[in-house]
Amino acid sequence: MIPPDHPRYRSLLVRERLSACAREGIVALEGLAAHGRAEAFDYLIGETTTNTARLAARTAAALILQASAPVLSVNGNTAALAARECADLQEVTGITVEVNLFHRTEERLAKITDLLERHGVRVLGGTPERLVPLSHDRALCLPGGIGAADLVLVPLEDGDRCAALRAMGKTVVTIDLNPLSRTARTANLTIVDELTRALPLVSEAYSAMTVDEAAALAVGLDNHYLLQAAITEIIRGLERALD
Ligand code: PTJ
Repeated sequence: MIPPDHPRYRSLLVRERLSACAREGIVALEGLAAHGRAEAFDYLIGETTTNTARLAARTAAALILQASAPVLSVNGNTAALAARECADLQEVTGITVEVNLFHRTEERLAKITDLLERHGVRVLGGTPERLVPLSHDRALCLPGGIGAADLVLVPLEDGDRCAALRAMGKTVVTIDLNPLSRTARTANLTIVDELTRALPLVSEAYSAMTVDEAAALAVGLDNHYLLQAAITEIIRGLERALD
């Protein structure tokens, strides 16, 4: 039982949720390590959404609006942390949701699909094929989902698959607190923010966005600038902490 007056109450609740989901087989054990790394970066950016991340979230909404077949690729951590936010994004944007795992087993796919559906997500079904140019089971995806997508939103992704999706000609948007990660640097667009803060911002921006605004944001997209700005914000935060 975590006392609600604990200064790190929210963070501890999230850890508890992820550990419970790991015990249930929804989150991979490796997902706990990934979360720990993200927590460290969240500390460094002040556990808040920066102006740059807001711009990146609005740009993500713009790219989704412009896409003809956008897909949200959900892994174990994303389902455990943000099933409700995924449902909201799908409700607002109509985005297709596919469960696609790094540590893939049929049992985890079924458990994650069930969790998402209990939160109102319509999860794409079908028979996976080896369409992503990667070895082993990470090549598997649904022909009518990621296989046919022109844009894939892949939060908390690994760099290899991000690069493989780009090699397939897809626009890749990611959410990653680590602006130095290979995924962050390989994606077309990176939102350097915590997943549960970022997804609602994308939904909110999408509902208020006009076609003209979307076009302007898409033309202005410069991921190198967004990553540099995120790193600068981390450095400024550290300097303030030393004052
Ligand atoms: O469920 P599976 O089998 O698909 O596996 C999922 C994990 C996350 C284990 C797998 O994709 C993996 O190993 O990912 P990486 O290579 O550790 O990359 C995950 C990235 O997401 C890291 O750069 C983390 O900093 C970042 N990250 C983790 N949690 C969050 C996050 N970024 C934003 N918000 C978070 N909550």
